[in-house]
Amino acid sequence: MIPVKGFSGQKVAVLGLGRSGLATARALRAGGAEPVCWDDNPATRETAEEEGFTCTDLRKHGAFDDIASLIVSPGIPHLYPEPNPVVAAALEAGVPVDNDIGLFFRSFAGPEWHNYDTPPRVIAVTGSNGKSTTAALIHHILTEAGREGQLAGNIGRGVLDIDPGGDGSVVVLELSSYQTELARALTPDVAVFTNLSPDHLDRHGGMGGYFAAKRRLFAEGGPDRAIISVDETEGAFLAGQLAEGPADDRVIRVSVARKLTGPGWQVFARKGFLSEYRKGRQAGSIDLRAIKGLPGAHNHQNACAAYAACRSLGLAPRVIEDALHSYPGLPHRSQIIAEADGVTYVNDSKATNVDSALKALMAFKKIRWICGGLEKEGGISALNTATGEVIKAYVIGREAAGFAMQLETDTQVCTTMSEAVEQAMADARPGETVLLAPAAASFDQYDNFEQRGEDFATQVRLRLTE
Ligand code: UMA
Repeated sequence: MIPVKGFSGQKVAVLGLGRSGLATARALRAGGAEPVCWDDNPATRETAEEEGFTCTDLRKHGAFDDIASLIVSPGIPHLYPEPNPVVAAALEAGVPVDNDIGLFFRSFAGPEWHNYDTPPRVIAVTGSNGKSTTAALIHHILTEAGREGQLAGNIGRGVLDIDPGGDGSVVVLELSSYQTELARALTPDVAVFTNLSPDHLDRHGGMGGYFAAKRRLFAEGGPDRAIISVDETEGAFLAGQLAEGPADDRVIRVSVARKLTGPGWQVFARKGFLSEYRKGRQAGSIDLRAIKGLPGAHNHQNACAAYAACRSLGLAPRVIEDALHSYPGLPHRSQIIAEADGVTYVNDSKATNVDSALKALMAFKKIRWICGGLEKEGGISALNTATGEVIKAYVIGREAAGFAMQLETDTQVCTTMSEAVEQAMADARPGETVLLAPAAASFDQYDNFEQRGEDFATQVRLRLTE
């Protein structure tokens, strides 16, 4: 745990008591502050009270009279689509609003750092897609290279939950726009921007607000290195804003769409080959096609960003290449769960929207595609542009028939995962891939995308062992 500094003897309000909120309350207490907690869910309040935390209704008049700061959980919308009443009350009382990320950056450095040869570093990764994979990949490469590393943030572990940094250690944070938007301190040593596509627009009041939230990671703290994918206009704009000129190598530009040239520092992937250029000279190259755990252009973008982050810490290209080969992948993201009789089974249950399913469809060949679920805004017709490798679609979900009608490829309505796996396995021939990439949310049949992916894996394994 990272005890929170700067609030000893003061009351700090904590709104939301999930993973990040509870870790925050503990870290505040460890730093000598008195957390005053609230969660709209009574059961969650009860859990916090069992740990000895005081819960007070922060919506009540005068609740902020003697409070030094309000810490808000990332999942709680504070401004859009409408202001949260607790946040509004804090602002009305003149109380600063922050989150666990802000507390982390102001509390991470410790007096013991004076005796370290190499002070701990923080790498923060943001972007619409690929940030979990990029963050996990950086962490994996560092670990393989013998560097002490910790992984936290949007990937599932509250940032204040990690251990204090050791000599030469690196903390890798995955940060969502929910987290970067509110943090009052954002000072990573290295900041990474993977890509941008529309997401969470209600919460940020549109695309401009969404980009502005992500941009704070680069604009607020001035990282030593900024690694930025320039394949979207917003990334190119951000890189241009941060760099003094084309030779400024504090910005490392990344692309999977084109060869990058110029006197600065660039990492790009073309036809499956990663290349690094610095000051006009090639500094490294890797054949990404040989790396099983990172299939497809979207994963090549993640690999380029992770490579650049590790190079910025001084790791050698060969060390990074070796580690890429042993990357096991994250569950539910292009995860190979079995290979039998020449058929590969891939779980990409995290493909909860059309954009991420498109990327999965472009990453594999000869696909028997399991898709469907709770359709998102905008429909699924865009998927028809990427079904060139799909032999047949097996549609699941409560509204499977409606979903299937929108697909132009050979389609079978299966409704349940069990039926879809049964049919796809019966049809599959050697050299083919059975791919779960739903292009839809899971909530019509499952609690979350993880449960859906686990069901897929269970159904496959069950039949392979029969
Ligand atoms: N709550 C209220 N009032 C509200 C809404 C929620 O009191 O109006 C309470 C809920 O009852 C609950 C708590 O707030 O007890 C939940 O807070 P939270 O949603 O912030 O969830 P945490 O468990 O704290 O998890 C958060 C991140 N969740 C979100 O951003 C939605 C986790 O990211 C993150 O891993 C974790 O902190 C640790 O840092 C998850 C996520 O879904 C993976 N992220 C989104 C995404 O990837 O799309 C951004």
